[in-house]
Amino acid sequence: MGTSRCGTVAIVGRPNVGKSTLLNALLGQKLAATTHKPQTTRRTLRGVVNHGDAQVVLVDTPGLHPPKRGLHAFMIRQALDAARDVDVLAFVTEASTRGIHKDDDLVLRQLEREGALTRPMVLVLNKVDKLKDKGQLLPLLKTWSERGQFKALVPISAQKKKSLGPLLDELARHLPEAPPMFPGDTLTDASARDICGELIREKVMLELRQEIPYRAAVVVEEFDEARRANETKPLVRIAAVIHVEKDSQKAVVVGKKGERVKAIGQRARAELETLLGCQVMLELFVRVEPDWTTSEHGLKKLGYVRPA
Ligand SMILES: Nc1nc2c(ncn2[C@@H]2O[C@H](COP(=O)(O)OP(=O)(O)OP(=O)(O)O)[C@@H](O)[C@H]2O)c(=O)[nH]1
Ligand SMILES: [Mg+2]
Repeated sequence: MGTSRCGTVAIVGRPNVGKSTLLNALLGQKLAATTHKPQTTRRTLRGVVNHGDAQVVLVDTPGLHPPKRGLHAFMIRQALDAARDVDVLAFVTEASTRGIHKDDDLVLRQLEREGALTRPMVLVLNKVDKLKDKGQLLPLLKTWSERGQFKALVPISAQKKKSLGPLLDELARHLPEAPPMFPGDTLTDASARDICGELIREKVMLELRQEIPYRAAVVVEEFDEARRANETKPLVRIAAVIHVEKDSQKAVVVGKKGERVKAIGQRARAELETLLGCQVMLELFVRVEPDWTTSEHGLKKLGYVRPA
């Protein structure tokens, strides 16, 4: 028997590099919203992976970007608070032939200011599947390793689930010796209700263009599991509200004869049925919450508050 290890790992990096895809891949189940659009993740989400003698508690975080106000400030705080609180950092970036992205340096400076760079840090070079030739990795690995900031550099593909074992080995190695924090079968400490809200929001982001994805929030108002254990026809009934900032945005989300919100609902229902493993009855409503992304009152009302 080896010594058991357990600790927390924050998955950090600039937007859109594949942090949430990585969390889902490591868990072997989709819990986090992922889209091709930057700034998809808005709050931290914990996922638990048991790997050999280690329990790795992963924390997905919003992509770091220059500080702004309102919702952006909340998102950045979520990521920085997580980075400061964990045992190890998994710094995710893209394996690109163009070398180190200037925004990676910006993120590293943000983490440094927060005092988070004292943690062991593993560099995760994601999306290696996009490289035409694996030889292109060598100069990139060299440039990053010259920084001397990282305990290890691990090229992976979160999407193709490549090299996830070696990445977990590397993360687990730097965790403290400790008994597991969660029972062996725990996947997350987030509620099914909150995860459903996030996956509905993912579909809103995918169905809509331009500004609206960034002005929409989803609040699950009813999550009725009374018939989930029903033997013949298990069912969960969910009612959720998509909040936007203006009447004009509401009109777009609803769509002609309600067809846009119907499409969002259909896609979301399929995803939620996979997640919950039963039939889902989903009702969606669209409401206007003026200026919620910039007003303290609005942010609080829609659940974007920092825990005390
Ligand atoms: N080709 C390729 N695409 C990937 C890989 N991992 C993630 N992606 C894609 O990259 C995009 C962004 O993925 P996300 O997981 O949402 O990225 P994120 O870092 O969580 O983004 P934010 O939450 O906005 O910070 C999506 O279109 C993913 O499908 C990968 O290994 N290879
Ligand atoms: Mg994300």
